Amino acid sequence: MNEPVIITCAVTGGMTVPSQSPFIPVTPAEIIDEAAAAHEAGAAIIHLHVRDPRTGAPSADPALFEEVLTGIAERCDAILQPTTGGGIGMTIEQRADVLSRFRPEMATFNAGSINFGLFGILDRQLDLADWERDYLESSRDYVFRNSFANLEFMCEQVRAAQTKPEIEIYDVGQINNVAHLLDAGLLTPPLHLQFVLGVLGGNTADLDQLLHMLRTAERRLGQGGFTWSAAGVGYRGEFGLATASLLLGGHVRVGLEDNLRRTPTEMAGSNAELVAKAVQLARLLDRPPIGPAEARSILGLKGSSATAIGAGSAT
Ligand code: KMH
Ligand code: ZN
Repeated sequence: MNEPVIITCAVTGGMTVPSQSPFIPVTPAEIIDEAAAAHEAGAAIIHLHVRDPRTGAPSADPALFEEVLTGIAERCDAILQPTTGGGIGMTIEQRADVLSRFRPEMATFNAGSINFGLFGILDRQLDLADWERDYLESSRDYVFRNSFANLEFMCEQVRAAQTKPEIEIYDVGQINNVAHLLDAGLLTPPLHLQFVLGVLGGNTADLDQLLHMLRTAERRLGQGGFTWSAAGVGYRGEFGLATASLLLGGHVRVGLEDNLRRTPTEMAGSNAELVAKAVQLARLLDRPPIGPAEARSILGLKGSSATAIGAGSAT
């Protein structure tokens, strides 16, 4: 088991609020710098959200995506993977907009509806802005909606954009949704799965949960019928699942979107710090991290020149 490993860095996200850490990149320039540094540290894929540069609130603004995607593409040849998950309150059309506008090589594809409870952050005695408090509290009555109609719409959008979906799976039952979409010819194999564990509303970030989801995917989607990665929420989740995934032959996702700590007691000062830790783990476990070119070959991606990033596409 010394297969190369693809490291993804999720640099800012839409689950956290800036008051949780001064190191969460907010403005386009901060996100671009963080992404370039994360790539330099060993991340082949950069998973991207954007935020209102004034407040730090999650945003779906195509102009912000244009600035961030173009800015990173000018700095490195990392595989750019914008979110279609967005943030609380965004419509499915807003979420999918990045696909038709930028025709990215990859984008996330959320495989089912779940509760997405972020309100626990309110118990952490943080000095929150009003919008942050409201945003976190709103998650108490929020369902991250991905109905079958939404999934069919998203399948059509990724197909039309010739984008490889990274299928985000939060709960083992969503694997059946994926099998249904595959059987219906709405998803094209080979699939790339991201087991996202530790969201309040989905499976917990534990080894037995990862194994259960992996074995279920092998049964329902065919052993070897997919590549996969694991993303854990929180410090223990992120590096516990990274270690497990490295041992099980999967790929790894780290970054401030999912975890703000470099150690149990120390905040991560940057995304690059988290990527560097993942690189160390990978090397210790004889899974050499690879760059974007090899990752494209493993994932069957179309290449950055086949995207509409940097083509003034947000006009
Ligand atoms: N923040 C992760 C828990 C997406 O952006 O589409 C979920 C995620 C999915 O990254
Ligand atoms: Zn995300």
